[in-house]
Amino acid sequence: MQVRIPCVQMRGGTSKGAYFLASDLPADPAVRDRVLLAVMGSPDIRQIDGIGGADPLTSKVAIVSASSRPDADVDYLFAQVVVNEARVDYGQNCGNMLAGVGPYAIETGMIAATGDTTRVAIHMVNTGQIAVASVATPGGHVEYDGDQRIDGVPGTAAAIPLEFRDTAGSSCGALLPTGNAQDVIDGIAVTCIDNGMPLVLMRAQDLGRSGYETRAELDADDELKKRIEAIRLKAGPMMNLGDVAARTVPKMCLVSPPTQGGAINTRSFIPHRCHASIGVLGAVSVATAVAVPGSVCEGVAVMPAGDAPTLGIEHPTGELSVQLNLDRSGGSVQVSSAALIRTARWLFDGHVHVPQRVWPGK
Ligand code: NQM
Repeated sequence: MQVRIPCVQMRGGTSKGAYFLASDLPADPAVRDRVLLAVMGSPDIRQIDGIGGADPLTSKVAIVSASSRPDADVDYLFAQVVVNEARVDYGQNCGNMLAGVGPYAIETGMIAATGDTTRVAIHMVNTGQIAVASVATPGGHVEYDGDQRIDGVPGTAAAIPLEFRDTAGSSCGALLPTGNAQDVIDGIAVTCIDNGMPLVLMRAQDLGRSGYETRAELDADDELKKRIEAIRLKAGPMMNLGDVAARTVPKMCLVSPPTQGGAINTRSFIPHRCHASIGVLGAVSVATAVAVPGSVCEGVAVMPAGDAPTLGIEHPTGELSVQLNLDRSGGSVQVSSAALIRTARWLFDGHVHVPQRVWPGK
């Protein structure tokens, strides 16, 4: 016997995953984790017995509920279902899955469409910040079609602008959790930063790489991955994240000079596999590091002028443009908000089935 759980599958930005109403899942977090592992088919490198796509970018879950906060419309809890381990991680946000939350909340009737564009204030439960998504809703219906292209996704779709505020120190307590713009770990200069995603930036050149390698080349580079993981394990406690051996943060990011007119070129590890493009809040954190004087981006990045610059963050399949709003009032540069554009698409709705021995159901 199996239990049927209402489920929607959506592409959110360059990720894809399962969207659930919190009330359709078990209330007990340990039982909920068992259910999510069964849904995705983890642990298994192929996720053959579940709906996960055998990649961290397609083994993701959004759990949505009415907001517990007066300043938000919905609560969004993100769950990263680890592909090859029996583990579900809640220690990070996902700005790509976030792009699907607004359409999901409107489609499921949690919030009403208001005019041609519906602004949805989303409380990102994992770290406690609010993001505002603007969803095209002509005639009161979510419009998925449009002419917005984002790198890493074929074709075009309706734009979903996302705005982030107060994301500095979301997981680490401070934008620069070590107190420094630059530290040295294992002889490598690093910048540890958290503007929505804890990230360790390193110059690719310092690790003997160009930074323009393909995802496949980097995923096959065991020597590099071993060095990066050693740095990550030391960076974790320095970033107030404690022992990160079994966590998906911090992410690791190689930086090198831009080649396509952007601000900087990246290859990010999330944290053990190379990202096909770059995470949304990962890109916000990289853009912020470019703006921080003394970071490892200095001498590598090209910082555009002005108080609201748009930074092209180049990645293996193109670039992601991040707009920063800078506040220079106190004699230093602060990033007061960040904005970028994603798209999303409703792919499937129905029920996902899990064995009753995993959960007997409501
Ligand atoms: O940084 C991958 C993704 C992400 C997270 C990861 C993300 C973000 O591309 O906000 O979107 O870093 O694990 O979906």
